[in-house]
Amino acid sequence: MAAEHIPGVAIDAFELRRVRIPLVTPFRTSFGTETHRDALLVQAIPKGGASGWGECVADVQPLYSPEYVDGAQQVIERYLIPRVFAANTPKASAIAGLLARVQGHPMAKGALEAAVLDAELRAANVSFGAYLGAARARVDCGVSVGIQTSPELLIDVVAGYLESGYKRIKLKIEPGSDVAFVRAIREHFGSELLLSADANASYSIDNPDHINALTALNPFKLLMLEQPLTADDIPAHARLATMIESPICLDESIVTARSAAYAISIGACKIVNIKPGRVGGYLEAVKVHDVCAANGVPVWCGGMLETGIGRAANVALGAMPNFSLPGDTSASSRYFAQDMTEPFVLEAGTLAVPTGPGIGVDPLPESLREFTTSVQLIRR
Ligand code: SMG
Ligand code: MG
Repeated sequence: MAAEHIPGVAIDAFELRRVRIPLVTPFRTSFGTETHRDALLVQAIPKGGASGWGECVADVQPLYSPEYVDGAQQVIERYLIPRVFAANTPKASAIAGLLARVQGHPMAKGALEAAVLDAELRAANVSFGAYLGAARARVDCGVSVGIQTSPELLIDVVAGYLESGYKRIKLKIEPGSDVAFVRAIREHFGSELLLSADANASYSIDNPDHINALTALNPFKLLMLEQPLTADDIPAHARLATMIESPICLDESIVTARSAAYAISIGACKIVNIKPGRVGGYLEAVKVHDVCAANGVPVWCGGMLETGIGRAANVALGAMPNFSLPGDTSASSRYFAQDMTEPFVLEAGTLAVPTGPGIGVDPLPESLREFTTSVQLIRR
């Protein structure tokens, strides 16, 4: 369903709602440990009809990227919503253009665009999946496993996820917590396991110990090594690709379809992790998908510990044709005892693409009551 055929919807007000939900287990990455998901939900409220919802994936601290959730809320309120209101009834497909003069803040922009797009699709009675051109009704799911205190403990945690049916295991790594952990998992679970590692930019190409560790991963036949080096140095990833055997996947470095095309052209990555928030929204994510498809580079949908709101849209995105590897779109139970929406449930290692209008899910009243920490209403 092409964007041109979806009519715009007049948005009367935006609600910026903060929710804080406990994680079932702390999530440790190379940049810290999270125990809660503190999300900003954007609700686009039309004059009549159903509201649209978008989830901002900015974290509490600016560690994964420069954005952080308080800052995202402020930039949405002060600089983004006024531009949307000034344009009268812009279609979701026009929003990125309206916001382009505001530098950066892709996660804030993406959440606003998602909310407007959801309102439009609900009014047009079109599902996100149909709109994006979903090629399948269910998507394959992997799981991202936080850094554990020992390889033995990691084996137990991974065993639990494999029992649940996850089709790919991604290990978070950092210098000092890498080779022994990857070796333990490969040796324990065998060569058939789809296994990847995500460094979240924690290695340096100038540090011989780091390069030795990444080279020592060669025998473990990783499906991919995700974002080993700093986000702003795509050329260093191209150099690293000539030094190690693990195929490189880029996450933090890919911020637009343009950067994806560049990274691919210089041999910096063989795989791309697509996160809509990181690239400024679902419409840019589709462009990243298309650039990668045109170059024969497989993609998969990343995750930012989304609640059911963001997950619903991600699962629809992950059903596009070139999403040919299992994503970090895990089931609700991997994150939360109680999600913001009806839970996404893993069946045979897959999640169902929602089929209702828009993102196809709504926040549960009891979750809104229990998890909301603040609400800000911004009227036209
Ligand atoms: O949503 O399951 C999830 C998290 C997946 O590992 C994940 N995300 O770099 O890919 C990544 C990280 C970034 C988020 S850490 C809070
Ligand atoms: Mg990553």
